[in-house]
Amino acid sequence: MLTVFSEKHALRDSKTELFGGELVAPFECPARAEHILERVREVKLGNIIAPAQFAIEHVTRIHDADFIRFLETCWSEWSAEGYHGEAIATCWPARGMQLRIPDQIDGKLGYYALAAETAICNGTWEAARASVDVALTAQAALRDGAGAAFALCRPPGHHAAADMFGGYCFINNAAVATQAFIDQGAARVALLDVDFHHGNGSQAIFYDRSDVMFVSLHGDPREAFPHFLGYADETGEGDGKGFNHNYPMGPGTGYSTWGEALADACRKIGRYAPDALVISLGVDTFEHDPISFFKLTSDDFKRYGATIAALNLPTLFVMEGGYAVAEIGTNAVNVLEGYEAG
Ligand code: Q9C
Ligand code: ZN
Repeated sequence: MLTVFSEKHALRDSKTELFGGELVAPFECPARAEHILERVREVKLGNIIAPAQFAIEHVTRIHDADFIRFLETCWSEWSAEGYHGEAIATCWPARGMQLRIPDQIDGKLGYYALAAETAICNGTWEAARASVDVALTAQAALRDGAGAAFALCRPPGHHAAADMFGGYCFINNAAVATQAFIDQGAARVALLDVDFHHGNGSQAIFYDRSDVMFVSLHGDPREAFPHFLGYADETGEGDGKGFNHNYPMGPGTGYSTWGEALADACRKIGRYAPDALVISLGVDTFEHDPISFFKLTSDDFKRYGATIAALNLPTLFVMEGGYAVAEIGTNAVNVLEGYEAG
């Protein structure tokens, strides 16, 4: 299987994450991508290529132009304020307030942020831009006939909505790649999100559409980030009614329960008969993940790779979360090896 990887991921090297009332070293760190790349090499998964550069219009098919401009200029506007730390949102348009975009950077940050843990630093935009190029390059390989490809994206994307960043995400790489399939003539694309966290951004982007089915397995929002989306009764709206499926699961969920949810999700995807399958591949479902509560073992990742392969669809894997850094390479690549063996 082809892997697409950009060294520019390392430009996203934030020093702070607001966690438990402290500013800590971010869980979403450059070493994650390096470990995955190392494992791709170790098992000789296949060729590794750098991304091509795609026009921003591919991104603005999904994201609002003003949001993209904000990501691009955030760091310089923040620095110009004379602040010493990284750019963190501290004030939101909460219930009863105006949804107007302010001029000053603290206001813009609050408008576009869905959470405060994700600090914007110098280089964040360049890395996010390279990350979506990685996804689009891997997608182009499928367009040109590859059966599967791995977009080793960093930073991740599935929490990013049309005009929101947060949850370590800026540009929704999987959503942009999904839209690329549609723009190339696909009638239907399934987006299966197996990251521990609900893919709120992906769900919101495709919620009113029937040409993209979004299916997510994740920690119950009653217990887990992003806390305010991902319930089982969110099934789509308008044309999208019946094309959104959530599988929220509680603390301690292991493979017997999780694997059953995956099997059910795959039956739904099979009946939908999409032209392509995009996997938002987070491995924070791992038993030793530091910020999540599922109990999948490293072997379970191999097993479910084979379940995905049984769908027999052109499949684009897009890297999302996973914070057990020492094991992230084994876990992510196990899915890909399980897929290739399956
Ligand atoms: N107590 C991704 O996996 N904070 N994002 C969680 C836990 C945010 C995860 C706090 C987690 C974001 C792509
Ligand atoms: Zn996650």
